[in-house]
Order: sequence, then C-alpha cells, then structure tokens
Amino acid sequence: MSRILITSALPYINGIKHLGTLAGSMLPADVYARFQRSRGRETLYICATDEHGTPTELAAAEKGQDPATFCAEQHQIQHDLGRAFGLSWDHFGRSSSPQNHRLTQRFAQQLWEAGFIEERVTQQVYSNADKRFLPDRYVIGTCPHCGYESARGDQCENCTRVLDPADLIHPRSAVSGSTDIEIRGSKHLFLRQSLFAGKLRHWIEAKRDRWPLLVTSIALKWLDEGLQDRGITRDLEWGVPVNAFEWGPNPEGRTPDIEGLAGKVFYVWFDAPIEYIAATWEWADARAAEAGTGPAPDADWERWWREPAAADVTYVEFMGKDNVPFHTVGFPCTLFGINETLGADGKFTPVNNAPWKLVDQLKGFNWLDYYGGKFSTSQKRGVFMDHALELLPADYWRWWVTANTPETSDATFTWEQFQAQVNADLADVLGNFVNRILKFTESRFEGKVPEGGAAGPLEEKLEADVLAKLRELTEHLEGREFRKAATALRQLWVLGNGYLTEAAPWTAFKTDPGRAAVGVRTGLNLVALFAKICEPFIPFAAETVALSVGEAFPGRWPVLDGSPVLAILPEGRPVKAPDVLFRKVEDTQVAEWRERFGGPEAA
Ligand code: B3M
Ligand code: ZN
Repeated sequence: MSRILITSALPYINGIKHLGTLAGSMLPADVYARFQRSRGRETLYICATDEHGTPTELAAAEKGQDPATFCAEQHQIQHDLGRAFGLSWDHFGRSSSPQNHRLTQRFAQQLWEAGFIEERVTQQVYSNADKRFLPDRYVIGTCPHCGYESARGDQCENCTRVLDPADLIHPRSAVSGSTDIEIRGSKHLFLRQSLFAGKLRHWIEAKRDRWPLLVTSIALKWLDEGLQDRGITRDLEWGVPVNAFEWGPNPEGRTPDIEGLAGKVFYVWFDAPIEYIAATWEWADARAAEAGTGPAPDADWERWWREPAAADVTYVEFMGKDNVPFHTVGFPCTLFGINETLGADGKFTPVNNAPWKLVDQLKGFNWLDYYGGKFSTSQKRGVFMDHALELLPADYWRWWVTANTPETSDATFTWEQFQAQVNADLADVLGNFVNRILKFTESRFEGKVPEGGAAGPLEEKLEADVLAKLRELTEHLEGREFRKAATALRQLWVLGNGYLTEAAPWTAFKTDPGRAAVGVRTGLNLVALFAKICEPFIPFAAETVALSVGEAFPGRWPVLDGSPVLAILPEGRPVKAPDVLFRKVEDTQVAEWRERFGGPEAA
C-alpha cells in the first residue's frame, strides 16, 4: 500500500489568513489527509510558515519588533488557529528553522558545484526615500504584458506572469510610494532554469492527463513564454544567508565571489519549497526529541523524499493558482539540478542513486473571493481565521468552504449563501437526522441499539443506495474533487433522512415493534457511518456523533468490497443523543456580521 505525502502551500508569516487561503490550500489538503489516514494509509501532512522576504521585514518593523521575534510570535498564532480549525498537520514547521537553513544552503552549494548557478551583476531598485533595496513585490508599477497598473515586481496579479522589478513601467516604492528610486548594481546568483526547459516540458506533458487542466495550462503557458534564468538571492537581512565561502569550484573551475555575495540571503521563493523537505526533517527531529533519542537519523525523513526509499510514496501538493509556476517550474528546477548533472553533450546524468522526489499530483485552486471582490487584509474586508472562530465553530466554515471549493472556477463567499447552505445541510439535514433518531432511541428503546426484527426490502434498497453513493464519495476524494465529494456526502445524509421518513419507526412502534426496531437500528448504523465519513470534512461534529453511538474516533473509512456497510453497531449498545449538533445561523447574526465585515457594498 502506498504512502501519501501531502503538502499545502506555506502561508506567509505576516498576517492571519482569510477563508480564501484556507480554501485554496490548507483545508483541502487537510480533508485529503484525514481521508487517506482513515483509509489506513501511512500519511504525512506537512505545512509551515513561509517566513522570509521583504514583507516580513517590513511587517516586523511596523510592529517595532525584530524579524525573529515577530516570526516566532506570528508562527504560534497561525499554528494555534490552524489547530483550532482542525488542520491535522503532522508537522507545522518554519521556513526559518535550522533544518531549512542547512538544506537550502546544501542544495545551493550542490547547484553551484554542478554548474547550475551563475553569478551576475544585476541592476537592483534602490529606494533613496526608504534607504533600502526594494526587491520584487515592493516595487509597484504597470505590467508590461497586460497593462495592469498595480503589478508587483515579482508577479502580476492580473495576468499571473512572473516579473522582474526592472520590467515594470513607471516603477515606485510600495513602502513609501516614492518614485525617488534608482538602479544600483549588485552581485547575485541565478539558477540557470533555461537549461531545464526541454526536460521540464517533457515532465509536464506527461502529467497532462493526471493534473487539473488549470495546473498544466499555467505551467505550459509559462514554458511557452520561454524559461528565464531566475535570481535566487536578495539584498536583505532576514533570510537564509548565502554560504558561498563553503562552496567548491564549479565545473569550469571557478569559485564564487565571496565578497560580492557577502550579506546576501536566498530569495524567499528559493528556500520556501525546500522547507517542505526541511519541515519533514523538523518533524522527524521533533519525534526523536519526544522519544528522547536526540536528532533523528536522516533516513527518518529522507524516506519520504528520496528514492529508492520513497518509491512507494505518492506526493501530493495543494496550492492556489498563483503558486503554480513556482511549483511546476521553480522547485522542479531546483530538484532536477541537485539530482542530475548536465554534460557538455547536453545529456543529463544522475548524480547519485538517491534522487529527491518530485511532485506526483498537483492540485491547484482558483480564488475564493468575498462578494465578488478580493478578500483584503489591509482594508479589513472579508472573514479571517481568528474572527471566523469567534463567530461559529470550525465545522461550519470547513463545510461551507469545502462544499464551495474554487475548483473549476472562482467561487464567492456571501453571508446570505453561507447562512442558507449551512442551515440547510448541517442543521436541517445532518443535525436533524442525528438528533431525531437518537432522541427516539432514548425515549422508546431505553437508549440502546434495538434488537430483533428482520431487515426488509426498504433496508436492502438503502444498503444498495448507500453503497453506490459511498463509492462515489470515495472516488471523488481519491480524485481530490472536493466539491463533488461534498455533494456526495450531502446526498448520503439525504438518503438517511429519506429512509427514516419512509421507515417511520415512530409509527411502526405501536403496530409492528419488530419493524420499528429495524428502522431505529438502521438509523443508528447510518449515524455511525456518517461519523466515519464526515470526519475529513467536519471532524469536530464527527467526533461528537461517533461518541453518541459509542464508536471510536477517528474511525476507519468503510471497506467497499460489497460487505454490508450498515452493520456497524452491536445490538444492545447504549447510545446517547448529543446536544444540538448545529444551531441555525439567524438572520440577525447575518445582518450583524455583514455590518461588521462588509457586505456587497464593500467589494
Ligand atoms: N508563501 C503562499 C502564498 O502565495 C506562499 C507559498 C509558498 S509555498 C512554498 O500565499
Ligand atoms: Zn500583467
């Protein structure tokens, strides 16, 4: 049985994330991880805070903190919020960890010594007003490709093209707005991505039938535009220092310009994906520390990342569409470069027999927006993770977001639609079902799974219908089709309600106690089944439901080999109705929240 390695795009350290970030990476990754674990697969779900870069330095300065203190604090906040949302990370690491410093530096050294890194003097934007270099996203100007006027120097948000600050028309400082900026020469390292163009295209073409169209089309569009070498260092203080003094000569016998590179750090997009691996190392170290055995041997984490030990690992990445180029081109180039050398004949040869693993499945998402406009941290528009949890338990959000995952197109959050959907699905259908059957068991069957009575055609039909839907649900989850999976799950709840209405044990109770017993027992088994299959989506409610029928939590995903799926509970087992599972969201609440967070007029 294969092992499953899951990563979700690493949230930037600065600022609490909104529902859109949750929808486009962390939550679907969690649903998938929980599902895979419940199927009995060895699963590792890795995430971390992405801590380097200019925005961090600036956000820290704004708070009057040094970047290290700022990051430590913010990491804890994001960690706690993620856990409160039920995100079941096996490890939530930090891109500033010693492990990531070491791995990033080690990879860079290998790339240099293999000839895949080149030194260049680049013209950098220096802001006289701000007294600092302005890398990438802190230079703002007009996109040369699409004319968007607020394009950032690293990437145009409008057309997703990756940019160089020097490409921008009418550049200005995003820090101060000042146009008093000048270009200064500075020595930098470039990853020679262009060497990998053919190899990359080949690799991506082979994924065409297996990755969402959204993903392969972004990747191919990028290659079609011609693959540029990429600057992988920056003039910043906060980051992984360039350790060029440790490097040997490159294949041409040149050693790096140690002086020219002094004081530089690696570009955040160079070290961030490496943190996927480094966070796995952090995870292994943390487990070893817990066991009191000191630092983990490399084999503990490399078994997830390096062939041949990782031959049975399927690696799945989750991310928003703006992150796709960095994961289909940038990171793979890094890995190609450390796995292979390029001969003078243009042929690649493996460096060693333990190559690092590349992504197997890449799930990209469109945007979730707020009343058709963007969520905005600076303008305080939309729902952020901390506020969300002040208003309602995590499951409400998890359910709505999963059921509306922006897969085939962008999706939009509105309070009205949110209220309508959680009330209908969670309160009226699922909550009502669980409550109805358990209350009735308490009042008429002494709170025990009833004995006796024989299943009839109604139960046979239900069993067949449930099995068919379960297969559908399982397939959608395996295929990472979250919207469809949520629909299938909702249909299973509806099947349960439909069955209860038809079996009507409350009526049969007086005339045909055997029938009533079968009806109630079947209903309770549905409850037990729901607890198992709801867990990936709404784990908190799923736990309450599981406990109400005396089942262990988390349970195992039902085996779909044709054996009965509704024979879970032993007859006579005591059960107990939980408190109201889901309270309805009231109109008054919606009115208040719209006021507080902005409604359609804010977008
Ligand atoms: N920090 C997340 C973002 O664009 C960015 C992802 C890094 S993944 C290695 O929201
Ligand atoms: Zn553009």
